[in-house]
Amino acid sequence: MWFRQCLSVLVVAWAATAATTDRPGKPKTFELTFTWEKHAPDGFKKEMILTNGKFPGPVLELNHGDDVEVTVRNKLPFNTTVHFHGIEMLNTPWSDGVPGLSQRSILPGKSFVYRWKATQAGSYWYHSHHRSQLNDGMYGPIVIHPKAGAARPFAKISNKDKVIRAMEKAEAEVKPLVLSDHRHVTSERGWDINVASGLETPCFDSILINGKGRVDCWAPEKIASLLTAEQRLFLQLGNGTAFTAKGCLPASIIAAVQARGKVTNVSAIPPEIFDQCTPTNAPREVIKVNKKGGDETTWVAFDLIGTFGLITGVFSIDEHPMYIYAVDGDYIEPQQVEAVSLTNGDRYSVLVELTKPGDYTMRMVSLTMPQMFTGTATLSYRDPKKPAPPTKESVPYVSDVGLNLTASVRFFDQAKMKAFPPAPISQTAQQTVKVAMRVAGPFSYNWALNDTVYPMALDDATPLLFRPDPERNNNVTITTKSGTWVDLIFQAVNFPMPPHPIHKHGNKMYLLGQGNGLFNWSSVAEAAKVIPASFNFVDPPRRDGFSTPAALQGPSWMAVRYHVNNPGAWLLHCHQQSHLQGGMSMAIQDGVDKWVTVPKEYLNYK
Ligand SMILES: *[C@@H]1O[C@H](CO)[C@@H](O)[C@H](O)[C@H]1NC(C)=O
Ligand SMILES: *[C@@H]1O[C@H](CO)[C@@H](O)[C@H](O)[C@H]1NC(C)=O
Ligand SMILES: *[C@@H]1O[C@H](CO)[C@@H](O)[C@H](O)[C@H]1NC(C)=O
Ligand SMILES: *[C@@H]1O[C@H](CO)[C@@H](O)[C@H](O)[C@H]1NC(C)=O
Ligand SMILES: *[C@@H]1O[C@H](CO)[C@@H](O)[C@H](O)[C@H]1NC(C)=O
Ligand SMILES: *[C@@H]1O[C@H](CO)[C@@H](O)[C@H](O)[C@H]1NC(C)=O
Ligand SMILES: *[C@@H]1O[C@H](CO)[C@@H](O)[C@H](O)[C@H]1NC(C)=O
Ligand SMILES: [Cu+2]
Repeated sequence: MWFRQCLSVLVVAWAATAATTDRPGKPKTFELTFTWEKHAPDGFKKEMILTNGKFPGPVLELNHGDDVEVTVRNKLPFNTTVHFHGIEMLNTPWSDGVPGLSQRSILPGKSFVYRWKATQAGSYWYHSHHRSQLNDGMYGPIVIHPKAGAARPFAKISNKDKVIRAMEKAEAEVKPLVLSDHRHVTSERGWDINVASGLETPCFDSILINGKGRVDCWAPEKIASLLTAEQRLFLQLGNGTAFTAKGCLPASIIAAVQARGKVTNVSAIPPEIFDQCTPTNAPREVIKVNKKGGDETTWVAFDLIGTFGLITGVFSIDEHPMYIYAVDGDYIEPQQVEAVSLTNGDRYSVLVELTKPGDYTMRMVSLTMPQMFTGTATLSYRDPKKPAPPTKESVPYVSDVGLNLTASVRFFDQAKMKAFPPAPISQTAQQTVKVAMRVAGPFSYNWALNDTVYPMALDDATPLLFRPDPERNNNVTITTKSGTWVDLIFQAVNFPMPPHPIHKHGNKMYLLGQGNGLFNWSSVAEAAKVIPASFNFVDPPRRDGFSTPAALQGPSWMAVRYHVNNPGAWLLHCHQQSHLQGGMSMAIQDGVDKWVTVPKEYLNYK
């Protein structure tokens, strides 16, 4: 009797679930178990986060339209959450992974099930959204294969059917390249050093490709000879003479320039953070590609993923131009380039033609002002029908600080990026929010949007999604109405200020314009009457993150527009981990008039 009852309940429950999904069939399930272990990606053993025993985490491979279920097991000694970067979480805002906004933290020893639908195709990734835990190595790629019949932009690269088919095949087997910056101190220790010194400490140890790399220590002469104009300017502003042995702007200059007028204590920074460089000799990543024999050309596709916690850098493959065919998961009109710069969270999907068997260096070069360093891997392919080519050094397109080495080197140009097919944009916006960006509070490591440091205590508050509050005015909560278009205008108000890679959860934004000076107007429409050339209302770039322009000697601004078509509580924030932890976030209650009830299992989660 007991058994029968139980069984019938189960059957009813199953039927209810099946009836509410629009595609019958099981979700794709994944388990991600996070552990805190010693690991040496660049040859230096340190404690970091492994995912299913690995770093970086495994690829979540999906098809467009799949229902997805990711069970996270937190075996870490601290709280965590997982965010699926760029995934819109349509109708499942509770699976977005932001503590205090969309869920409660996953405590040590606990599990959490993220359920969502792959409503987009392309390149995405997942990472921790707790403090700066991303810097401890908690990230991995997501590949969502487009539908067979989806329009692809490959006919814009070649009009030969055979070549288009080769490109489609390469896309179906796309290889993620996880590009990251790596630090020997844990994220918690790194933050403690910021607090003790009153400074940001933007100096890392290595650049990794697919979790492999090494610490390279350059000769002082090399470092001195490669200083860029911006780096010289900073040295000059702080009366300094040289970058450190790690290729970093000295902490004393950061104290004199960035933290001018603030409380600092440079001697609270251990020497290994900025000054001491100890080289390692760990193995680098080798990407082996099978090339079909004979004259038939072969193509390979990579999803470049900028999982950086700090740097912006330039990626290139020696002697191999790349066709960039998708950006942040969406197809674009392909651009043929030799180099592309990536910042925190960026994805570029690229096709490379394998025309001359051999070994070629893939370079990830820091472009970030406070540190010069590089990471490399090897792209290796052979023609099985021909003798192995002689080994020789490949010829780089870019220097070790990301500059073109010849006049013919083309960089990806975001301003010229066109959606494929075109993505329509509204010519007007119903709401404008001005967001001032500044260093705020007594310490230079605290950053603010709308002049206000996002309180970290909100991480442990009842998630905003569970208790909408359209009247909330704490200076860091934006509320919008469903169906409207919203303009966000970012203004750098103190300088020198670095670019901020601003990421919005929930949906993609259009970059309307940017420029130097103060944005004195009350709306984009007003500004466009005075400076029309600064705006693109026809076919602006569309992505889930945009970097604000650097404000070196005066203010700068950036205007983005988005459509409120995805109700939920979303974070808007700088993706640099120290800025995120330093308070550079706002909460957005998008389409709060259309919020749906959060399922009980999420509401009651402990
Ligand atoms: C740099 O030196 C000049 C001239 O001695 C001095 O006026 C200025 O305050 C110094 N700047 C810093 C940041 O120490
Ligand atoms: C600066 O840091 C050093 C090293 O941690 C410490 O000994 C010293 O007391 C600190 N000075 C101040 C003024 O806090
Ligand atoms: C780099 O490219 C720029 C713009 O095309 C060009 O003016 C410059 O000469 C190039 N640098 C080198 C070293 O060729
Ligand atoms: C972990 O999360 C819980 C619930 O939000 C919170 O009460 C606790 O303070 C957090 N622990 C840490 C160390 O942040
Ligand atoms: C909001 O900003 C105003 C003006 O900067 C400030 O006076 C106020 O304290 C801020 N409120 C909060 C909750 O931070
Ligand atoms: C931004 O801060 C100002 C106070 O400086 C406040 O009046 C305004 O409401 C804030 N904006 C948001 C969206 O919270
Ligand atoms: C904005 O206003 C300030 C002060 O009112 C003025 O100095 C500046 O020139 C204006 N900037 C622009 C771009 O109009
Ligand atoms: Cu930032």
